[in-house]
Amino acid sequence: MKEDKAISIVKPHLKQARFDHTLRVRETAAELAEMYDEDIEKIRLAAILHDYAKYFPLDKMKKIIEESEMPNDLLDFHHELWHGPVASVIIKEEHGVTDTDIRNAIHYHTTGRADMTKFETILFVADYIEPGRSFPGVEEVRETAKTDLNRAAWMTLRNTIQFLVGKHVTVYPDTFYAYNNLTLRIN
Ligand code: DGI
Ligand code: FE
Ligand code: FE
Ligand code: FE
Repeated sequence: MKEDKAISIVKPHLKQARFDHTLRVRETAAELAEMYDEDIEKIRLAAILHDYAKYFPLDKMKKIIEESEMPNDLLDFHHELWHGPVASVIIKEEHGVTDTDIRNAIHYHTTGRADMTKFETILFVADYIEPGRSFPGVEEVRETAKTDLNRAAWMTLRNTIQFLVGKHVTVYPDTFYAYNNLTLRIN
């Protein structure tokens, strides 16, 4: 799929601010792909498509999750976690995107998971550090991403887990698995 085509698919589904975020993720992911020797064209496509389902109606997302092969336990967690997995299904079924790297990177872009590939890790980190983000501690992650991609992903997970725990909300198991896995990988 060409980038123009991907943009024409997602743009009608996104608010302007979310579309702008999407384009910044594309640029940040491309920079990381260049640095870490990953497929730039492919990561740009994954970035364009990553938040495609962000504003899908909840009942539509729920139905897609129930009817797919993915774990239904997602439905017991916050609906903010649904849009990645749902987008990974829709881009395949409605737009013929079958590439496993692209689909997995989109599926896991919010939660992360254990043993993320370099491709998945790049999208995960780019989504967190794109220049429009102002999370507490994000600047340290941006700096680290220039030299150590896995450490940057670990910091992203640490910050997100701390944020969620501070809000007294649940944390999806894959987020902990990703954190634990990278804790062992970076030391
Ligand atoms: O869609 P974006 O806003 O670009 O970013 P995202 O897909 O990474 O969404 C992140 C939001 O999801 C973030 O504000 C925290 C929230 N969230 C809720 N529960 C969990 C969670 N994030 C993770 N990693 N794990 C959770 O269990
Ligand atoms: Fe997202
Ligand atoms: Fe994210
Ligand atoms: Fe995003």
